[in-house]
Amino acid sequence: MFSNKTEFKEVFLQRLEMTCGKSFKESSKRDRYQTLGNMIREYVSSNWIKTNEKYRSAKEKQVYYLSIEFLLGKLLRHNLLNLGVDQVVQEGLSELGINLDDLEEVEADAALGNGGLGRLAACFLDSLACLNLPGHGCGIRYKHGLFEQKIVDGYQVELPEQWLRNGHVWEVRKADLSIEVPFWGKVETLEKDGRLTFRHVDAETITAVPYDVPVVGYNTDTVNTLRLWSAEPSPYLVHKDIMKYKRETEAVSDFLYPDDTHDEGKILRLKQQYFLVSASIRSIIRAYRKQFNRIEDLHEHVGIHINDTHPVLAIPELMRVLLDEENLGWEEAWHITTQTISYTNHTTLAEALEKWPIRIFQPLLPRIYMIVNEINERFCQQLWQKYPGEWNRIENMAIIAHDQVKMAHLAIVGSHSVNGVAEIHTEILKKREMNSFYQLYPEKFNNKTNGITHRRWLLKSNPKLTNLICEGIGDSWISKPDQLLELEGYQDDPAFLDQLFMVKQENKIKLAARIKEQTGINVDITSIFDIQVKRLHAYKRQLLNILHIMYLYNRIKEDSSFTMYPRTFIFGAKASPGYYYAKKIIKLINSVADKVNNDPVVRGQIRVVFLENYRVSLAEEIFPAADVSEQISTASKEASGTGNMKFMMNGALTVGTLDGANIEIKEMVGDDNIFIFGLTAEEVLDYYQNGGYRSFEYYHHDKRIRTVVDQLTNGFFEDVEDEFEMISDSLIMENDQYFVLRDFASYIDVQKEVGLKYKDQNQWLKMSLLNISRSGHFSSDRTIQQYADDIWNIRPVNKRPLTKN
Ligand code: 73E
Repeated sequence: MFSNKTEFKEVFLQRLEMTCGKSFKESSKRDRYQTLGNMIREYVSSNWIKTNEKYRSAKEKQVYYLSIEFLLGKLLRHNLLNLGVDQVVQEGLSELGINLDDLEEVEADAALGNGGLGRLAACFLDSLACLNLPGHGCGIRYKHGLFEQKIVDGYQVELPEQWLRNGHVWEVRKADLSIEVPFWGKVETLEKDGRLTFRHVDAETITAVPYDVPVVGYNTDTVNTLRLWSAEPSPYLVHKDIMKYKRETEAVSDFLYPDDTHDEGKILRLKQQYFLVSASIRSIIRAYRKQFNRIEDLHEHVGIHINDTHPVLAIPELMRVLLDEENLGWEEAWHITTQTISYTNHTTLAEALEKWPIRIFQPLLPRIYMIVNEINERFCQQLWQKYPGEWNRIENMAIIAHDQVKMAHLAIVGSHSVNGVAEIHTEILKKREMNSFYQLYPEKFNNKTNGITHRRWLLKSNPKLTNLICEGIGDSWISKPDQLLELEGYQDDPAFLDQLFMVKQENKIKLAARIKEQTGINVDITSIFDIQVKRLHAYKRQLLNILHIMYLYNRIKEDSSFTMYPRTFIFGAKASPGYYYAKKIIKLINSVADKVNNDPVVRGQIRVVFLENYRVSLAEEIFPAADVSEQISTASKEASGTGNMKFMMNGALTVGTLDGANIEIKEMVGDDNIFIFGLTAEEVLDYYQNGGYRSFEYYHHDKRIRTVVDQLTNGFFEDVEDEFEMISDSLIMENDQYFVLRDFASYIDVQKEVGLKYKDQNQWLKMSLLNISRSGHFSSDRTIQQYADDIWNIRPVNKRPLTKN
């Protein structure tokens, strides 16, 4: 299509006029963005086709990653970089007087996810393609992604997200590959040749239409596929009330559920789950059937991974296809299914464990319910044989109990691999949350510590640091991120450290400009940028952070001789719309920010900023500018965290508890290059089990705590005195379930240490460099290689370097 700048410009101008019907001069930014986007998508087309042909002819095993969320963000710049045409395009455009950054601004984030779980899925897709692994994503094409957040008067307000308003240049609609997904109706049992067969009749079907998005690898011609399903009214269905049917159908792919780690239990959610699963499984089997004769070998050629329990109906759905459509017997179908499916658990929070009441499940999915019931009966029989008389144990492990279907139990029983997302998390699964299943199937349990794609979170988002690294150690770390370790050779090189300092300063200047633009607040770029960005949750303890800021404020006010290294505290967080408590914390952060930023006495020392609408594209501006990374969850609660890795890779130092992947970060960098505080997971779990914590005592005995907690309700930060009563109540009346007050003193101490260490610039830069150099281990390339080797048993197919077309 183009192989140099001149050709690029020629094609671009021609295409612009052809597709927009305007002259170049008349064209808008959007016209230009869309032209470029379409051009690049077409540019990858031939490699996309070739990749699929190669997968077919190689007869290699392929993996499908089923996820209810894919948090992709923007794709233009990402694709340009991966294709290796970023420079040519940038220069070509600039000769036409176009700034590529301006075009990127036009692109909407594809926000088809809430947070870590959805972003992990997106990072995994990138790593699969980059490692030439035959792995594809299957998800839902939500018309509206995660809500847009506005802060009005300090409160969160949600607006519907509109990413499809101007179309999505990266997708290809493939209506001819649509699938009919049945709901409701009933099951007819027939006897055929002495065998019972089942038919789902009187169903209301919904058409699942696939939209394929190419997933482009870095410096390779591999292009995998993300298939997103959209729900449309079926052309085959006669319905009494067609308008109602249309509304209800389209609702299935209308909205992403904005609940992160909280189970909503709504019928629409179950519909979404089965919609995703049924369309995906049947399109996988259809493709398999075109290529192979023997369905009995399915698991040799296909792996299906379920990202948490949301797609767990893949298990009964695959059973249904094998039993009802392929006419296999139960035992054989079960063997194939369990060998095909693998499962990742992402949380041990009780409120996130999916359970569906039978009264909702059975009428909506009658045949699937029958199969789940049969799976349960056979499983319970097996338990009975192994643990005769142990009724309690069997009841606790059953898939169906107390009129509910327990999705995690179904996932464990119906798959050959169960993994946690960080070492401590997997240990907690094995020793506590899923211990009885671990005793039964020790061989299924394994750990796969999360990772992040260094291509988006370093190369794309932090070009200045990328250049510096390349000047220092060349560029082979880009394909082998472990080689970042070579940076350690520069630990004692003052010139290199100076440059590292400059890179951070420049990134801070950019973020400061964004802050000024969005909030009107001037921040001091020589201050420490101390950042907490993630979903708002009680267990993530944004509250601990803001209470500490209140403490610092009080300290400065009461003692004129108190000094500290100036700090800018930056927050970004969305709260689930129905999570009242989380929304109150947002209001508290904004109230404290108002007071602090308008007080001339403290203004020189602390600033507080809340950046609204935290999302992937904003995150890309934030991580490169951070000095301090706040990872302060109640130990044992954060399964892994992935923001912690993004900060580390961009040279920020972690202030954190011994939770999730923080522990592995600490092991990588050593105790001197991280700031750890607070209770350990053991101590927390021990308190939960045996009691013994009384938050009131900490309130009573520590004046620093008493002052800040009292300030929540004495009108200090807000005129309305009961504004923050529920926060105060959670800490005292409800005995502080997340140990905020318990960890408070330890947090103050470690934060003080941070301030002191930062003063020694040289030492700080060394620590920062060491964090960057040891961050290669947290590339999702490492994670995906482990999934490929240990769980999926897949190999790279496509090894040739990129062919320019
Ligand atoms: O610790 C994170 C983890 O890093 C965990 O809370 C998150 O997954 C990340 C990636 O492994 C997570 N999200 C959800 N559960 N765990 C979740 C649950 C329900 C709906 C949406 C997301």
